[in-house]
Amino acid sequence: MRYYRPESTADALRALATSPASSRVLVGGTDLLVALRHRTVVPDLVVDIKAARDLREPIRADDAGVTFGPTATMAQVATHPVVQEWFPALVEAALLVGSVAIRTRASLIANSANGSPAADTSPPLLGLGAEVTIASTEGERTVPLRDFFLASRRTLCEPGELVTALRVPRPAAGSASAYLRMTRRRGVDLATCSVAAVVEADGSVTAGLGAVGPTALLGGPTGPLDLGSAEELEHALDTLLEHATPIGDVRAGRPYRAAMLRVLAKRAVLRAAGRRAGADDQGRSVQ
Ligand SMILES: Cc1cc2nc3c(=O)[nH]c(=O)nc-3n(C[C@@H](O)[C@@H](O)[C@H](O)COP(=O)(O)OP(=O)(O)OC[C@H]3O[C@@H](n4cnc5c(N)ncnc54)[C@H](O)[C@@H]3O)c2cc1C
Repeated sequence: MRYYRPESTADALRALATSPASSRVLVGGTDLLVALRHRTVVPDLVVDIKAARDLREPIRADDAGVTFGPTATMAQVATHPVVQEWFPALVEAALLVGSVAIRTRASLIANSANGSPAADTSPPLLGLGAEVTIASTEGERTVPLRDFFLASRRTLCEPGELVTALRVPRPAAGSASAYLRMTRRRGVDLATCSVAAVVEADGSVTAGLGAVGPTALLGGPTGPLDLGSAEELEHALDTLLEHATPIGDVRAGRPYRAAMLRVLAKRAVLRAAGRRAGADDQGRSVQ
């Protein structure tokens, strides 16, 4: 296996193009090194992009949104002031990934690019309307993240391509988000199911769902709602969860996962709605 550490994205793309079917991008290595060790992936070439000069600014915020580069780590995401202000659900998800040590290495883009349906940051990114830019020596394309996930461990990013940016638009005024996940135990564990709820000013809700289908999924939008009405909230949950197909596995049986998904979705929607109304997470007014 060859290892190459290019000094620019262009060099990385040229290297990936030399053996597209058998090359892998390396950032933090928290997924890739495990796969290499287990020999579930046996590439001819590993391209480590951490030293690329043009990737030295991992997170860039402007009036219209935030652009994350391929080297942005979970720790950088969770501590960025604009991300904290605009995307609380993404901060909550990033802070749940692994441990402090993992979060200083694990990159945001690779969490989605790895294609796990249980990746913690995919649900908030879906709910918040993220787009990814995929590049190769042939050029680049930008697609909504909701079209990026094809199947478990399969995305639109083909061998030889590189996700060069992930862009999240600034949330609309009066909207709010929240992320919750369920695990078998506290500490380092993957989600049994997870929900990121995004509530707009008119009460309409979108939800990113994790670990309840072959890919992370987008549910909604529901259309305007009175979330103070128990009946409307239950109806919203039906809409948000209609495409979820929870399975039974080592983490939970199918009926339990389906039941917990609904509980989690309700809590996430109410937490986001509370934030929108200026309440803290215990429902107390903070205005
Ligand atoms: C102990 C431990 C605990 C963990 N806990 C959690 C958890 O709680 N929640 C969770 O969601 N995840 C968890 N993870 C997984 C999480 O760390 C990874 O998904 C991480 O975000 C991937 O980032 P990375 O930089 O390490 O990727 P890498 O391992 O470097 O790459 C992962 C894959 O993505 C590809 N890739 C990377 N970057 C790009 C790019 N820019 N373009 C195209 N392809 C790319 C690589 O080729 C590789 O196939 C855990 C991992 C470990 C080891």
